[in-house]
Amino acid sequence: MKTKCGYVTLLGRPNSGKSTLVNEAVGAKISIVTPKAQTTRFRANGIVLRGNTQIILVDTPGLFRPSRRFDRAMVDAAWDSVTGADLVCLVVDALRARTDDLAEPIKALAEARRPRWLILNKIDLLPRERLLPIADTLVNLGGFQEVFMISALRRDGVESLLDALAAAMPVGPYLFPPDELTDQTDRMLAAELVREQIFLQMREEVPYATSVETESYKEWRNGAVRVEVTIYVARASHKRMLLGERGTQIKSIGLRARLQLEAFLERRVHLFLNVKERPGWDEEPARMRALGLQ
Ligand SMILES: Nc1nc2c(ncn2[C@@H]2O[C@H](COP(=O)(O)OP(=O)(O)OP(=O)(O)O)[C@@H](O)[C@H]2O)c(=O)[nH]1
Ligand SMILES: [Mg+2]
Repeated sequence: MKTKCGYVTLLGRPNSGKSTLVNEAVGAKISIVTPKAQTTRFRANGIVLRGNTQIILVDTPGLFRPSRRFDRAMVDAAWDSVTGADLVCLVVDALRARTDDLAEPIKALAEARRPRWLILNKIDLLPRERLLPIADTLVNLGGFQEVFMISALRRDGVESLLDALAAAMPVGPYLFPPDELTDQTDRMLAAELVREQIFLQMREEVPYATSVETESYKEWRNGAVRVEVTIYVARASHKRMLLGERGTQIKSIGLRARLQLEAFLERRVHLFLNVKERPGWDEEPARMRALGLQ
């Protein structure tokens, strides 16, 4: 059988719904999603098999103006995923689409000279008649070859998008085993699920002032998994907030993350969290390397 396979990079502003779309397309949670911007920190592949075609969806960190070294590495990782992509999809939050905000990434994308499509997401949030003018403006600006209007959250339009993506993939052998859903390892996912809870449960700057790494991941003979995760924080005050009174906060983070991880792995998980104060982690090359950002 003749197979087709290609890379589709999803690019966009933070919070536009890239990770939600990848999860819906794959049919499993391979990338964490939160209402906060800058949730995704490194690229991750979501792999979809459709007929004789393997679509490798590349989820990327949102594009924003970086200040810290760590943030710059995130944005660079997103742009790096454009090189080598067979197709790039710009994912736009239709409710918040503003030309002045999107002009810069659209221009940079045009300069990358890859085939590019526009995905207007979150169409459940606004009336249909408002969508067409937005699409028109962005297409004029960016010369997109195709436009899709979807609600990733409600799966509205996702099937037709996947059909079109499959049709656009080049002929070639599968680059991943046919039953694989992601290139993320279980250890990476463990750290990500902890970080997701920090984003969901902590306020203000704390989520942005933390980095999460899996220190050890061991499978026991009885099938259970023992995972040790370290949360790096920049300041003592962040550590206090993360621990909460008598450790209630960190317990709640650990509990929810563990339940998620158990659901994904379909086995019992013993999750241990350590919080380490480490001023300047966001400028440390070692922390970025740990996440594959450098
Ligand atoms: N109403 C609505 N909300 C959506 C839709 N898609 C995503 N969201 C929500 O938008 C928020 C951000 O979604 P993410 O998938 O994390 O967005 P992202 O583009 O990956 O964000 P970053 O990782 O920060 O770049 C979450 O609260 C999602 O539930 C949609 O189609 N409709
Ligand atoms: Mg994301």
